Amino acid sequence: MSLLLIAPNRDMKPLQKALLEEDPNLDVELWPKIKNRDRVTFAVSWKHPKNGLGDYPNLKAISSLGAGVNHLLDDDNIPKSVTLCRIITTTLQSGMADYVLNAIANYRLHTYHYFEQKKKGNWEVHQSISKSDCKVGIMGLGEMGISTANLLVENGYQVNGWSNSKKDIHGVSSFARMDELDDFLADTNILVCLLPLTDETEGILNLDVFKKLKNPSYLINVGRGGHLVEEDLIYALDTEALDGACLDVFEKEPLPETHSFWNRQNIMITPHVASITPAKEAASIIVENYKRALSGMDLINEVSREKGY
Ligand code: NDP
Ligand code: OXD
Repeated sequence: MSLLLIAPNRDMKPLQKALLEEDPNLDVELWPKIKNRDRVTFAVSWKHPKNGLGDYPNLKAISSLGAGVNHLLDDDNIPKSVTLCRIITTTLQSGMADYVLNAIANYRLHTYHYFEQKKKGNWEVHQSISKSDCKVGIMGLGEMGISTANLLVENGYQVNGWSNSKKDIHGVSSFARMDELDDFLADTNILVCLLPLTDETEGILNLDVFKKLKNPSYLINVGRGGHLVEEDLIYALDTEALDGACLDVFEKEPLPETHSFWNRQNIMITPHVASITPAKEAASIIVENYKRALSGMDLINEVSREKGY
């Protein structure tokens, strides 16, 4: 039996090493040089090539290397009998919460303006936005959204959350489903996207949504690039429906050098690094799920094909 690591454009050697430290008896196959397809029973994928996982006759389960699973659910070549799971750790959750807290502070305190002014020796003061004047609205109150909401509440922010089902989270006003989306938006200044990418959520960050936000308004997208309608963001910035945006995820990654986002002062860009699970922590979950899959047990963090996340 073997475990396959398949992630084009990523160095998987640190994870391979961490897996072997976790269990020296593991047989780890590193894509694309696969010795024996028939022995592969478990795979770990990050954006594998199309058809890349359809030809392993004894494959029982696939783990996403991250929290997001749309790259697995979008692949029709993965047999439905294969169980899907993902990796969630407290490090991933707290890293995401820190990123969002930081992005909000940078917006409120005009950090990016001062970076620009420093280049020109320009001593100009901007009125910072007080916490009480900017309500944060988190779309998606799952593993990432809840930890982010908790950290924001601890830091004195007023927080709204929007999800499929109503939540009871200390300090967070909960809104659910489409019929409560407008009320959620009307009471939100800083919109944070922590939704999974599904048929329902694709393109949800659009002009119609931006126009419904309270002023001043700002966007933080840490979900997936497919959530954002890119031309609507540009229009919203040009028409001042939004003050700015902080984006960590993009429709096409790496973001092409020629993309217009690079030249916008009011768009902060990070290269899909909002939060990352360290290899050692990922390895311990992968090995646990590998053993569970071999013995037919339920996996940790199983994905619902029915829900799509
Ligand atoms: P979860 O699956 O744990 O949570 C998803 C949340 O979204 C749930 O609260 C769910 O509602 C809600 N939701 C799903 N569909 C809808 C819908 N149609 N309408 C309203 N609410 C909906 O996801 P995670 O927290 O693990 O991840 C969130 C996102 O963050 C993903 O896109 C993931 O890929 C991304 N991510 C990005 C990282 C980065 O570095 N940029 C790192 C880690 C994750 P309910 O609770 O009611 O089911
Ligand atoms: C993830 C991500 O899904 O890094 O974990 O985006």
